[in-house]
Parts: sequence; C-alpha cells; structure tokens
Amino acid sequence: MPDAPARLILILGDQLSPDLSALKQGDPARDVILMAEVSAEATYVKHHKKKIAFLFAAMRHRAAELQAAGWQVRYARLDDPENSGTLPSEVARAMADFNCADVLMTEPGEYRLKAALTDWAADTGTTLDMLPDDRFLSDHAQFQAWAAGRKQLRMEYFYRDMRRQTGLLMAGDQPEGGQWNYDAENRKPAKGDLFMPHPLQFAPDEITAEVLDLVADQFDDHFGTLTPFWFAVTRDQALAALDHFADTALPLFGDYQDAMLTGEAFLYHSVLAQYLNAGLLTPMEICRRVERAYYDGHAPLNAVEGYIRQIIGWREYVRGIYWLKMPGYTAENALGAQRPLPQYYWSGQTDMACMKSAITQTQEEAYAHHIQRLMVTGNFALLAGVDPHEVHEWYLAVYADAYEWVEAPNVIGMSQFADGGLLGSKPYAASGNYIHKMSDHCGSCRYNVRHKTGPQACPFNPLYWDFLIRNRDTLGKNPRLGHPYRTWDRMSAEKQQDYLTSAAKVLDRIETL
Ligand code: FAD
Ligand code: DLZ
Repeated sequence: MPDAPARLILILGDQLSPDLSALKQGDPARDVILMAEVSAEATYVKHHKKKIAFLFAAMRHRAAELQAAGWQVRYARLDDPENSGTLPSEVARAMADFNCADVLMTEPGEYRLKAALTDWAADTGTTLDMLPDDRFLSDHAQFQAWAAGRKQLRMEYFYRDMRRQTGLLMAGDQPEGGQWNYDAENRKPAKGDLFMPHPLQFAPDEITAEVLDLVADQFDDHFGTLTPFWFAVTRDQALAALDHFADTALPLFGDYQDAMLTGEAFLYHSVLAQYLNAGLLTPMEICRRVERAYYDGHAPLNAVEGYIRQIIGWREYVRGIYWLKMPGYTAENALGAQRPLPQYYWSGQTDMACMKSAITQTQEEAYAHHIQRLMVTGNFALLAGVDPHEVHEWYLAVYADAYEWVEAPNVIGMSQFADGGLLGSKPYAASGNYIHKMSDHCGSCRYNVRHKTGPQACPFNPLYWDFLIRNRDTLGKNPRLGHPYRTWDRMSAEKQQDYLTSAAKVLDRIETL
C-alpha cells in the first residue's frame, strides 16, 4: 500500500491545548503541523504588546513541546523574510513546501478567521477539514437547541443546565447548599490589605526574551507597555498559576468580586482568562480544582459557586450567543450611539480617577477585572453614547484574554446594550454612586461624586440621567428600569433641566474630562 499523503495540521495561536481535536485526529508519522506568527493576526486590531508577546511566546513553547513529542512542526516566525503575513497564505506556502494534499484544523474561535480560511479553501480548491472545537462544554448545536423557542435568553437558566450536565457542585440532582446562585453574598467593597494575594509571576526564559525583543521592535506603536512581562507561557506554568489562585485568592474571590481599589489591579481575581482562552488550561480542570477547594474546606461556597458560574455559565453562554448571532452581531447598535471613543481610552489622561485607574492598569497589565470593564470603562462609554463598534474594537485590542467570541457579546451585548437586550435584561448603566460604593477611587478624584450637577460633579452623575432620557423611547418600557424612570418623573422640571444641561456641558467637553 502506498503511504497516505501528508496532511497539514494548522494550529492557531489560541489553540495550544494538548487535546485539540485536530491533534487527536492527526498522525505524527504522516502529518505536518503548521504554527505561524503572522502580521495579519497581530494587527487586525492593534493588540496590546503584552498580548502579542504572550501568544507568540506560548506558541513557540508549544511548538517545541510538539517537536519533542515526535511531531514534524513548521513554525513560521514573524521575522522570517519568507513569511507571507496571513494564515491562508502561510498554509499555502507550507502545503507547497511539504507537499501536503489537504488541511486539518480545529474551528477558529472567531467568525472572521473561519470565513477567511473557508473562502480561501473554496477559491483554491483545497480540502479543508475543520473539526468542532470541543474545548468547550457546550457546542453550537446544543446552544442553538437551548435558545430555540425561548422568548428571552437568560444566562441563569443555561447555567443550571451546565451544572446538571457537568455535575459540578451538585448533591444528587440538587445544587450544593440548596441554592444555585450565591451572588447576594458577593458584593462587598474591599479595603487595602498588606496580605493581598497576587497572581503567580514567571520570569521570561530565553525563548520569551527573544519574543519580547521582536515585539518591541515590530509593534512599538501598539497600545500598552511590554515589560515587566510575567505571564505563564506554558501549560505547566498555567497549571501552577491555577493552583496558586486556588490556594491564595479563591477564598475571598466571591466576597470582593465586584470591588475596586486604586493600585490593586487584581484583587482576588484569578487572572486565568488569557491562559484558558489560549488553550493552556481547560474549563473543566479549572472548575474541578476550584470545586476541590470547597470540598476540602479551603474556600466557601459563595466563592466557589460564583467562580464556577463565570466559567461554565457566562463563558459558555457568551460563546453560544456569539455563534448564534454572527455575522452581524458586532455591527449592532440598538441605541444608535455615534460618539467617537474619547482619546483617554488610549492615553489614560483623564481626571476621572476611576477611568484613569482602569485604563492605566490596562496599559500596564493588559488586564482589568470584570467590574472595571463593565461598570467603569464600559459604563462610561454607554452613558456617553459612544459608537459600540469603536468600544468593541478597543476591548478587543487592549486585553490579553480578548478574542471576539468572548469579547463581543460582553461588549456589544452586556456592556453597551447594542443588541437591544438579547444578552442582558437591562443596560449596566450606573451613576457615580455605584463606583463610590464599590471602590476607593472617588476619594482622590478631582470630581465630586456627591455633586449631582455643575462643574465639580462626577461626570457619571448627569450622564446617567441623560442616558435614560435620551433613550426613553427604547428603554422606557423595560420593567427593570421602572424605578429610575419613576424617580425622574417625580423630579421638578427645574432639577430635570439641571441634569440635562449639566450632561450637555460634560458631553461638549468630553475629550477634556
Ligand atoms: P475572574 O474574575 O477570575 O473570573 C474567572 C473566569 O471566568 C475568567 O477567567 C473567565 O474565563 C470567566 N469569565 C468571567 N466573567 C466572564 C464573562 N462575562 N464572559 C466570559 N467569561 C467570563 N473575558 C474574556 O475572557 N475575554 C474578553 O475579551 C472579555 N471582554 C470583556 C469585556 C467587557 C466589557 C466585560 C464586561 C467583560 C469581559 N470579559 C472578557 C469577561 C471578564 O471581564 C473577564 O473574563 C475577566 O475579567 C478575566 O479576568 P480573570 O481571569 O481574573 O477572571
Ligand atoms: C491573537 C493572535 C495573534 C496576535 N497572533 C496570532 C498569530 O500570529 N498566529 C496565529 O495563529 N494566531 C494568532 N492570534 C490568535 C488568532 O487571532 C485567533 O486564533 C483567532 O482570532 C481565532 O480565535
């Protein structure tokens, strides 16, 4: 029997998992793996320098592991003069060089890249076998079936199904502790603490140091600072970071999940999303490790349930929405918001202390936690009426964990309400009072959170009412907004006008806040 022709197995930068479906179907004796650093992926939005460095370093380490395991690996470095700059063209080049007949890969996470590769295969007559990405707990068909026929999609019900499906925190067919959700216990503000845990940090080795030089050289005009660089870049390091989180921060994760503190970028968050999304960790191993901490008596139920809900609930749910609604989802703009994104989203140069803190931390760490993303930078863009597509592109660029399948539903849906309420039942709009309650930022702010209007007033205060009134036609009948609209209607005409005039002045000088 003649040998079967070689296949090219394309592994993307966020497909670094050992049990990737394409690898499971591959044959090391016959197939060639392609991993390629390409400028098209690094620049389709100008990703944070740390995100590019993380991914290239993790890709290079993974390529070395695969080679050591006996695979033939073609690794295209970005600075290779022959590098053609896009994934389809690198596939074509490798197929010619290795005489491969067809291509095997796991479905890309982003619609854009899936379309580019399938279009290229159709145009060139190449056989491209795209396998489902089984690194998630639910697949496209399962989510579509769950969503079909429901008037409203709500994460909580999807999450309960995922609890039953995985058996996580289940006592028979009942939720551990008798409740599905312990969020009511999870809204405490935090105080600075000498013993605040920090994510595990790793010194760059030679491979990573070389990548850091490359990124400094090639992506100098991208957002953010490159060093110090401390991310895990291998699965073993990511597993150590998971253990460290479970041992140190997890017990208080629930209590302080929504808190914000100046100078504390991470609080009790896990800072694992960049590893999970790139395939260095799997959702179930994270959840099992965290669940073990509960059964060992190391972490309380409110922390463990809250954490597991983020992974098997929110993460799976937003991916389901993404594939249900693409293409088109990233162009949605239900509130017709048109304002350009203020420049300080890139520079951090603003007098609003909460915004400055979230943005400068994002520059330094390629990280902000959920409440900073949702209730500070997201909330401000929502209240100010910033074009949701610009907001979407900013989030996709600046966070190390950002890929469109998870970022877009969080931004377009949850944060900007641009999908008209498909993902969330009401907009996450809040005045300065919320930020004051959950953080220490207002104490050091040049604006006064107690002033509702006027030149000293926290800009979030008049903008909050302006947002509700500006969008009353669309939001006025939302039952979850009945209370604020009734409050508005009870205000004197003079007070209402004061808010609207104050908001107009804020919006007039939005670039100089
Ligand atoms: P933790 O707070 O420790 O949470 C644990 C894990 O739960 C995370 O690692 C993540 O995998 C998962 N998770 C938590 N919340 C969500 C959520 N809403 N959607 C999906 N997964 C969730 N997450 C991303 O992974 N990539 C993004 O690009 C992204 N963009 C966001 C944009 C906005 C506007 C908002 C409001 C949220 C966004 N999130 C995104 C969700 C969440 O903010 C991040 O997952 C989290 O901050 C990552 O930090 P962590 O690993 O310390 O998470
Ligand atoms: C994010 C990213 C970057 C910056 N660079 C590359 C790259 O050079 N090569 C690659 O294979 N993948 C990269 N990625 C990840 C892809 O953008 C990601 O696979 C798609 O967005 C699908 O999720």
